Amino acid sequence: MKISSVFLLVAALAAVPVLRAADITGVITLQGTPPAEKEITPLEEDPTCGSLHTDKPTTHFYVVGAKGELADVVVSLNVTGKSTGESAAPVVLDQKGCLYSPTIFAVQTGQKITIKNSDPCIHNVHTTSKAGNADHNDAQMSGGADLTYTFDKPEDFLKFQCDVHPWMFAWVTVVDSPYFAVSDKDGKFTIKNVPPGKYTITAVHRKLGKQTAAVEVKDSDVTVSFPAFTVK
Ligand SMILES: [Cu+2]
Repeated sequence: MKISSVFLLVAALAAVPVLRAADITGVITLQGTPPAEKEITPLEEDPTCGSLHTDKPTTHFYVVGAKGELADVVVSLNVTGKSTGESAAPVVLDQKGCLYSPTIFAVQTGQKITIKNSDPCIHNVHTTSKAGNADHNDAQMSGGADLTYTFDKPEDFLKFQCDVHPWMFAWVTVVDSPYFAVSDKDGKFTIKNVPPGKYTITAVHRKLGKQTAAVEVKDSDVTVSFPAFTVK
């Protein structure tokens, strides 16, 4: 290729505006010492459920790393009406060891939640909405067919509980767009493929409350810094 051709090609490419979706990442932290988790004594004392655990089962309200890395924080953008939930892969909620796994998760509006029973006993899955989503209440035998739930309205921490085992809880946040993530055990989150624009980003922990920040996506990945959550 002649130099003049190369120049024309480079010039042509430079003239094409590239607006690519970018990822928003960050690390959520906690300052201070959270209350100690509680041992789930009724689970231990239940003949069937207790036998499924070798360690003492506890609550996991505050999942915090050695340097304050905070898990189970739901991070989302102020975008609604953009759900791709109907075509998104289902999210699995398992019942194992007479506990829900995960206990904190998030889905899009209309996205399927597949509920499994991996235990040798019956569970009764009971959801309670505070935002007008349909409530569910279904017994599920050991080895029974999976249940499939969807929720149509955005909601923070919609409650799942088991009516057979009163210590079993999980909470799902329903988001009306694909732009959310839940922080992992390293406190990290990544919201993928965000179109360019200015957003408000919100981080919510079920026990520790909410923080917001402004974020602008241009043509490259963005890191957001939230102040540390603090123990109240
Ligand atoms: Cu149960």
